Amino acid sequence: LQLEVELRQAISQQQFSLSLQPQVDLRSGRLFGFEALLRWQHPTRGLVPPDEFISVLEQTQLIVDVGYWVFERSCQRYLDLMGLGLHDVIIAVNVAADQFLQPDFALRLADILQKYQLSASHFELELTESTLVSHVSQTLDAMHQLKLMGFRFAIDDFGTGYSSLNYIKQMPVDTIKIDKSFVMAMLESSSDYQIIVSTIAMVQKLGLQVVAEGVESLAHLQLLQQYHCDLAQGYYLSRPIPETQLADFVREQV
Ligand code: G
Ligand code: G
Ligand code: MN
Ligand code: NA
Repeated sequence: LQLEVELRQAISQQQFSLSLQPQVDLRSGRLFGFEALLRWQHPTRGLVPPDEFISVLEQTQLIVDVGYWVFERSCQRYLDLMGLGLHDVIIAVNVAADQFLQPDFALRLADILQKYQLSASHFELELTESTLVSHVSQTLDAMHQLKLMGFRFAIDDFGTGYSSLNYIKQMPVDTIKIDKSFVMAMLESSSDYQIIVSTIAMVQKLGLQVVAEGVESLAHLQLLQQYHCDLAQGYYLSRPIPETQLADFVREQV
């Protein structure tokens, strides 16, 4: 409860920030985009890990307002990227179920895009499997509307939830993100290895893009390249970059 009270003040007191983690194209080696990750700098306790507060934001519905804050902040960072000469990267934003199911979700995003004169096509909305299967018809309607506006969609933490391939087949999804638990175990566990290999093949047969998360070593990267995984994200490539250091990171890239 104390946490809830503190989280209510966190936006107005500017305690939230974003970190941006690069996604790299494994064929060209080029920067494909970034995932925006929320960070909370508590006034006395310091940086609080997301697993300690995201669930509280979700339980209290605070995730709705924080989610719009994250999207707006991502737009601001996108303008910075354009100013640095990057025009064709994307920013992927995590969207919680309760936010996605708000009746005015698409309208609110449209307002924010309008404010910054940005196109929806620069952004990918990451939904989890549980979000997608919880309210199927409502979710599908919202996805089609947002897709028409130009947003990309990713299924996050793929393989850990109850996604039915039958639903996913009908959804306007662009990208599947293989959960980091599989990647992190793939060198030791043959079942995780086989899950990775077959997920990459299946996703590509569906004509979608596949991202491996949790890439922590060169060995991971080389195996993923061998199986023609499209994109990778993980500590081996880059830790999430605090937004204040984003410009320096981009300048080092070119
Ligand atoms: O860096 P990492 O520890 O940030 O993130 C931990 C978890 O928090 C991940 O599951 C991630 O999806 C979630 N998360 C991070 N940022 C956001 C956000 O802006 N919105 C939502 N809904 N979840 C987020
Ligand atoms: O949204 P999602 O659940 O995918 O959140 C991504 C999470 O994974 C964030 O907490 C991010 O900090 C974390 N992460 C990113 N790269 C790595 C990695 O290489 N190893 C581990 N253990 N975690 C990672
Ligand atoms: Mn994510
Ligand atoms: Na994930």
